[in-house]
Amino acid sequence: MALREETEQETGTPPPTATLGVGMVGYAFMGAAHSQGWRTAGHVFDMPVRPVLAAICGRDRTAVEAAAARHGWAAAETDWRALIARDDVQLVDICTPGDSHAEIAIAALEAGKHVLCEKPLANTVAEAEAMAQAAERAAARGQVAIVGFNYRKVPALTHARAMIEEGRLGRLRHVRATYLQDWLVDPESPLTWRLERERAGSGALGDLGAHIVDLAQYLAGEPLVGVSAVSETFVRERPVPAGAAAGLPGAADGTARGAVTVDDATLFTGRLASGALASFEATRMAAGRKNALRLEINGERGSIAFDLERLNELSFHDHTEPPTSAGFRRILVTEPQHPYLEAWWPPGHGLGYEHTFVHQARDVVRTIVEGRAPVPSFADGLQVQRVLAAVEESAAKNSVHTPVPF
Ligand code: SOE
Repeated sequence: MALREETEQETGTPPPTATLGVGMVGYAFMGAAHSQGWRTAGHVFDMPVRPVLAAICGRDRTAVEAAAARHGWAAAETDWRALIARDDVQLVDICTPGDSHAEIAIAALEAGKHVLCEKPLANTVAEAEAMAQAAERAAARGQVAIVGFNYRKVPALTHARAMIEEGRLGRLRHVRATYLQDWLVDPESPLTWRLERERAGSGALGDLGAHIVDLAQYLAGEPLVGVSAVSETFVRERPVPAGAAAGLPGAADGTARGAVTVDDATLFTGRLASGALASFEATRMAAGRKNALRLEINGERGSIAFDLERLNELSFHDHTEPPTSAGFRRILVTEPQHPYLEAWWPPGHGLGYEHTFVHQARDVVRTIVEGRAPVPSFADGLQVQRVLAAVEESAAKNSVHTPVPF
């Protein structure tokens, strides 16, 4: 859809400035992270248009108004349909649990808006298919639909992709990916929406596994063609938070418990299209590991390793060097020649988690303005969803090889 052009005649403020009105649904963790991205991108990067935080939406009026004030949104809505209908919203950013992604994204695309949707794209393959189809129809009208795999925007990982594309690793043999957190180790940790299959789709698999599946395929430049999985829910009942316990036994004295309906941990192996082998581990039960997303890729000519807890660094081993001096060395990915870094701090000053959302906002705006193909697209999100479904199918069969359909 067309961007809004504020002219002198319209606003009285020279010179003409194009803006992109953003409307965001959801205001919790991801909402806060995306707000930061939209707020900051235009201040750091030279952008062809300026993102404007037009309106934020959530069901609870008091809470959403507080979020609007805190994160810098001009208006608050309590109905996402009203948000989509606003004339000052040209892009809808979906930061809600997975059970509402499809409905909101499809409605927004059909209303002529661009869409950025948090990962995983949906809770089921059928929903993701409908979203990818809606995105394709919208693309013909010039709209953009992007899925929020924000870790692609870590400069070290964008750079790793470029090195692999250049052939620095040669033919790939292995992708090893783990994403480890520990916030569910405590069995008294409450039963939030992330532990309900109906709301979240799956547990560690969709929450964390989606990221490493996407990164593995993005870095390798090829899809997984088959997987073999095991999965476990170690703690099967958890305390229901007071607000949600009404009507349940124990609601009155705060001892109500409910069933965990998703995986705490899922491990799987896979085969990439080229024949390279991959292994994945997604868990929220790894005591001591807070946000440990680690990747290692081995090829015929060398290897690359990355650890999100040291996200300004990339380890690289060039296997073509003489064995007497070859070995992993640390590349500090903070030079202005590295992806995204030209706009940030002098070399060595480093970036963090939140910058991925700033980079994401910049890329979404540029994709829209420059008419580029969206990346990662809803089709990419659908493909990840198919991998997740194959993993679940395999895990249900106790680790039987299951092909990923195309
Ligand atoms: C929670 O486990 C979570 O916030 C994920 O949902 C995010 O996608 C990940 O980036 C960090 O961990």
